[in-house]
Amino acid sequence: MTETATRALKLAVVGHTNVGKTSLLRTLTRDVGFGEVSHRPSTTRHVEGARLSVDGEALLELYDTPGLEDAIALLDYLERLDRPGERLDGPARLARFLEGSEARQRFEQEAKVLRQLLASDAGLYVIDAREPVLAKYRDELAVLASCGKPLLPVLNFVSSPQQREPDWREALARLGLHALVRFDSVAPPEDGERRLYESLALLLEDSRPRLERLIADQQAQRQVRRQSAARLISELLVDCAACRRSVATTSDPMQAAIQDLRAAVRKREQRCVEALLTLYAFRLEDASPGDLPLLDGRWGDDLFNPETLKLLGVRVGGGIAAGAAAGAGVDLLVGGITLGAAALVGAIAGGALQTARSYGGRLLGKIKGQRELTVDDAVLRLLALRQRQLLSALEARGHAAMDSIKLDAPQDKNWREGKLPDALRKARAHPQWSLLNPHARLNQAERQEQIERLAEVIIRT
Ligand SMILES: Nc1nc2c(ncn2[C@@H]2O[C@H](COP(=O)(O)OP(=O)(O)OP(=O)(O)O)[C@@H](O)[C@H]2O)c(=O)[nH]1
Ligand SMILES: [Mg+2]
Repeated sequence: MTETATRALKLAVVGHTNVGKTSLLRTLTRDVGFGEVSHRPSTTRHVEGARLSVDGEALLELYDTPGLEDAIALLDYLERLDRPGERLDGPARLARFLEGSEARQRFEQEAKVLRQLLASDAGLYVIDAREPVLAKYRDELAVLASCGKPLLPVLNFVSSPQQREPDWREALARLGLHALVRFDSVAPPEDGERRLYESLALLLEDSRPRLERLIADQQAQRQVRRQSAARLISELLVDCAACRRSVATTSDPMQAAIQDLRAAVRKREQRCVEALLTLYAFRLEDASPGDLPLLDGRWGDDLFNPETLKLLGVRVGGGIAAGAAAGAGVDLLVGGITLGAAALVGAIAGGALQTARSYGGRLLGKIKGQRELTVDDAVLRLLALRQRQLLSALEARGHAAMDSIKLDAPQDKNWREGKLPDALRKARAHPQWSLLNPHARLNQAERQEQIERLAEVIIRT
């Protein structure tokens, strides 16, 4: 193998200050903790690198650099470095500059950037596409171009309504830069990374095999992540569908059991949220409890509040409210939970045949003695909606995003109204499938099989 085939491709991320260079690095490395990002200029003061490897082989090294601030003055200074009768080319002139004292004083920050670009195979020139194409940016590009390295302009902030992409395309073409990628580091396009690496492969033919490996690996990882996510959601739903609480008929333990079940479901959902955030390499606070109303007071009574369910468009059915009005189904109304025989009787009185059918046989048999508390269909639908919404948000989110995820009312009809997937109806009959029940047997083959099936449904819809 030649040296170029095994060595990592080195890229310097360069550009004006505050255009999102560090943010681009965060998104490309999927590392929310990389460097320091701030709305103030001159945040990055030193060159900092990150390496992307596949199977232990380093393929790409990305170097964050300080933002350029005073390119007009620097270009003037560079142009005066030629001695009488001399006309240096770009790299020769930069070499003279970097040996001189101004490179350690007035232009210290700029010198760091130019040294890094000279030591790299190419540069990613990050642009704030909302900015007009000012003279300072043209001078900046002239200085950077004198390094003699290929430059790929990256248009950041392209999701902003104020973006001026056509102006930038034209200005860059006039400077001989015809390849360009759009990449918003907060909301990157789904194929953004692939396009970026493909454009680089056009500029750097030698590096094509490495870049293609990187593209293939990222594609594969995306698939694996999505499947793992679907499985996490699937496990949450099966755990909740199979969850049961047996309660004695006196009313006090019944209340306690409702509280207990609620708490268990809420905690279980929180766990799923955290697992998804971790899987997608985001911080736990990236879906803040306020925005994703969660439990332990954090979700308030939201999850089990019929109003919330209605707001989200989850159909609870007229029978439930009617049953409650008949007196016997109060707990059902309050809890969104099917509460054994009392609720069942209430629901039947109110005409909630749907509810009666799901629990009838099992619960009627228990009218004397113990009662069972399970999680209602509507709650399972709500859990599914929320988690799938979170998943879509995570898939579309760049690791440079600073705000936390906001979840709107889900629009999805399938889960709201249609019948529950078979896997969940099966889970109803298998209390041992739920982590939330005592004597859970989570490794049962049938449970695993149903979880896989449900995960497929989650990915498809
Ligand atoms: N909405 C939006 N904000 C962004 C995007 N990229 C960066 N920002 C914000 O722009 C500001 C500057 O981002 P940085 O990544 O620190 O920019 P920088 O180029 O590294 O800045 P210096 O290190 O100071 O030169 C921060 O407030 C970022 O959150 C983007 O694509 N969309
Ligand atoms: Mg920075």
